[in-house]
Amino acid sequence: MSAKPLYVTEPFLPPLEEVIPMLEQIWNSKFLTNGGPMHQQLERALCEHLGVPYISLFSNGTLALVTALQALRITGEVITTPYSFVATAHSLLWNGIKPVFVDVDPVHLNLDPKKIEAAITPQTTAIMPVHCYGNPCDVDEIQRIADRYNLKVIYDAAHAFGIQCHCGSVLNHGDMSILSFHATKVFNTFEGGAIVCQDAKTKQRIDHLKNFGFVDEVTVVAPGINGKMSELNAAIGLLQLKHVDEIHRLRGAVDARYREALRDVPGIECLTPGNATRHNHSYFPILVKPEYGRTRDGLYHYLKEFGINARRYFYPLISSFPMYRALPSSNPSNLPVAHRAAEQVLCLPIFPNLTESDQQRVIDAIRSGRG
Ligand code: T4K
Repeated sequence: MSAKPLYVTEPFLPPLEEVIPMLEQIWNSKFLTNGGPMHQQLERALCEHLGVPYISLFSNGTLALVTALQALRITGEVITTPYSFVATAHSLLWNGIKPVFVDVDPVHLNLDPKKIEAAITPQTTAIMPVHCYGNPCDVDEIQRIADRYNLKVIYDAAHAFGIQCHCGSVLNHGDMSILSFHATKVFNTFEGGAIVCQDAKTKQRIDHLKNFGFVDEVTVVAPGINGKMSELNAAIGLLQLKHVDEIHRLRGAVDARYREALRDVPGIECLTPGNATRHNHSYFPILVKPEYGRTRDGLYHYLKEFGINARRYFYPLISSFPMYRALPSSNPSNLPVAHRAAEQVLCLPIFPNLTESDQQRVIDAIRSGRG
């Protein structure tokens, strides 16, 4: 089939005529990195846009996760979800921390608060949930548990840019929230990420840690890493920000069309939107149930025949990868809901410039694929 390939996402790019003047500013300033003017401007602009008090930019979300754990001096065991991108758990291993996987809830596929307490041991120091697909976790219940056991909460909010919940930005829950600005994300700086925190002293510690631990020219206070965002990436971020409301609107329209068009397809269930008061429509996950007559993998391969590259986010489960498989909490009997989701979920193409006719190709292929 020679149809134009369609990917799960296509990055939004600001118009080139907006990029050139930004490049000229960088060329003129000769500040390319290390907290230059674009970097500072983007931190301020993001605090305002997202409604958060402090943000530290990073070169990617993974280094932000690794650094957040260091900034909070997390050790021992951390309770987390197996249903995520592998970077979530990798950030724990990079810090010598043991991940303890807890199953997800069947509706939004986020860490199930009802199952957290049973996994707490004397070694547990923190909980690291993920707002999967941008659907907010049960932040209040997670905080209650954390308070009861004196645990830190670090949200992997890689999918949660711009998400608002009952009390404002979802990024203000927990001790820290981590964002990813990777090319495939709702808001991208090509590569990039950030930590949101709640006080100036913590931000200062994070900023030291992302710059080798330097406090000044001659003082190093910690074995920090190089996690800095360059001026080029920050400039792209500033330009994206001008378009982000339009991006949300266009994604929302794609989301609504899928929901309407797939409503009556037996065995296809669109994941229920979470209780956000503002969504970002970063992913469009469907569950392929037995009534569809073709398995999720069957549909995944069938769509490929039409040039449609849907993605099985998140399959395989993190707990199935070799470096996690032997952990007691990785036993599939401990994670039945996550295992079922990993077998049933397919993320369909969703991005601002997805045309109605290309989206119709996806819908028609799903309809025609019924076994
Ligand atoms: N925590 C969570 C919960 C995450 O989801 C992620 C990242 C992280 C932490 C870590 O944050 P970062 O360190 O990445 O900032 C992608 C992304 O690489 C990754 O950022 C993302 N999550 C994950 C869910 O998806 P892949 O391996 O699926 O990406 P890839 O290269 O296959 O791209 C998907 C499709 O997007 C391609 O088929 C085509 C299109 N694409 C991709 C790129 C890179 C483009 O059109 N242009 C591009 O430049 O991981």
